[in-house]
Amino acid sequence: MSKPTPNEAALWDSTDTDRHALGPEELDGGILDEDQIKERIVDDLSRARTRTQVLTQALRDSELIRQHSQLMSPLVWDLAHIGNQEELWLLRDVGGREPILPETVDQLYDAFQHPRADRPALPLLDPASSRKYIGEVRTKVIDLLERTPLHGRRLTEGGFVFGMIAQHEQQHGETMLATHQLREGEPVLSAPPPPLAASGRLPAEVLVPGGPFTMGTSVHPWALDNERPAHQVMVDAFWLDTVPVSNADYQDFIADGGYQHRPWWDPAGWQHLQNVGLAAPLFWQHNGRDWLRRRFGRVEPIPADEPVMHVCWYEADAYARWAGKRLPTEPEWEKAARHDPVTGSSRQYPWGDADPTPERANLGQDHLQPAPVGAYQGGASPLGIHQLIGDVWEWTSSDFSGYPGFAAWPYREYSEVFFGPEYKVLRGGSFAADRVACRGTFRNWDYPIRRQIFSGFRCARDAAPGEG
Ligand code: AVJ
Ligand code: FE
Repeated sequence: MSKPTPNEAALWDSTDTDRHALGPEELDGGILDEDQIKERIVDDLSRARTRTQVLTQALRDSELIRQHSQLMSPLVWDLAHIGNQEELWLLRDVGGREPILPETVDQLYDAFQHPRADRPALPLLDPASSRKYIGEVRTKVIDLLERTPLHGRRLTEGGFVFGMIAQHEQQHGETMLATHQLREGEPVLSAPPPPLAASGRLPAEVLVPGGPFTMGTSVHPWALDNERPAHQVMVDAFWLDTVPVSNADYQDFIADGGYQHRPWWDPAGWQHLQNVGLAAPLFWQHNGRDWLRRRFGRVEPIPADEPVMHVCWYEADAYARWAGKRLPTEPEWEKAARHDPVTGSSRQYPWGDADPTPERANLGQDHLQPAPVGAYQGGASPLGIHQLIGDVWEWTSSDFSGYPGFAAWPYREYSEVFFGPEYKVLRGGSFAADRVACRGTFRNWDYPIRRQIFSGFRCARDAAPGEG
């Protein structure tokens, strides 16, 4: 073979272009063999289980069984649901094994049969039985993994379904952390504080030049259906904030009458504000002069330079209008996070294709809060945009929908049933999200009124003609 042209060379790293589909074994910017993929799977599954244990061993049984908020399941439901999904997809589907428990158990843990508010009334497994069950599933899964070839069948190709289950457990790890945040009572979780912001001021915004970029992926072996396929999108030049909106910024909005001035609000948001009495982010309280917040059971002053969190889409949208800006669209956000202006290809993360590390992003519940803006120099994009990955999920202006050529896989209930105007997309992951379930293409979604999630935002604005 002759010397590769630039486009052929792109085949050997895990970038996406619309022309090339790569082999299925590309993770961490390199090609892994089957044993290495299996090591990766064991590592990702174990890290997820450690997280599940930390979040569920911190509380007494009575607190695991109780519902702490109508918005959330009792933690004991999440616990057995994690194991049940693992059993259904890995042991029964991939492994062809018989059910571990009576088959009536499956429907208890089917999210579509019982809304969260109804789950405490179900005859759920108690905490000890749930732990025993998920432990038994996991032991069998490790045995199954050793015997399963990771090629020849789409579900297991490149380890996909094992990766899907690790992502699922970690998504519930984030949901369970949100339940901890909603819970009233003595603090039970702790973690070291995040790094400080580097000294030196960043510019407020940067210009992202106009032009096409490749959105989504056809090559990441563990990408979920809603991230696929890769497709070209034309994005006009726009300005994007270099960092997420901070608590200090948001306090300026409140002090300027942000919650009282109807023109800044989407009409449905204004209606919602009046119905429920929105006046500040969730978990904030005003104490005479100062704003305080409750964070995992502790009341503390609000750090000025930390990204604002626990705001709903309507609050983010109103802030942006007050600031004379708007929320970025989903393609704008992803272009800022993935487009490499040098090669023109799309990468996995703002810093390139290498996996997230503690120097690049605040992920994985290593710290139980976002880091101050500017704290992750090592995670900046080539244009100098910071903290796109980790810290807080960022609301975009976009509704959740399928990309051109979308095909639900392996089940419609992961994403397709949520497509439509009722849900808004969030990007980039939070401090509560694990790296296995966070990348430049990863899409989260929720109702525009939700704010128990670890959500923040940054603003964008159109470039003037001739600017980009
Ligand atoms: C992608 C976070 C919206 O929690 O509803 C967990 C993830 N799907 N189990 C959710 C999920 C099935 C999902 N989100
Ligand atoms: Fe689930």
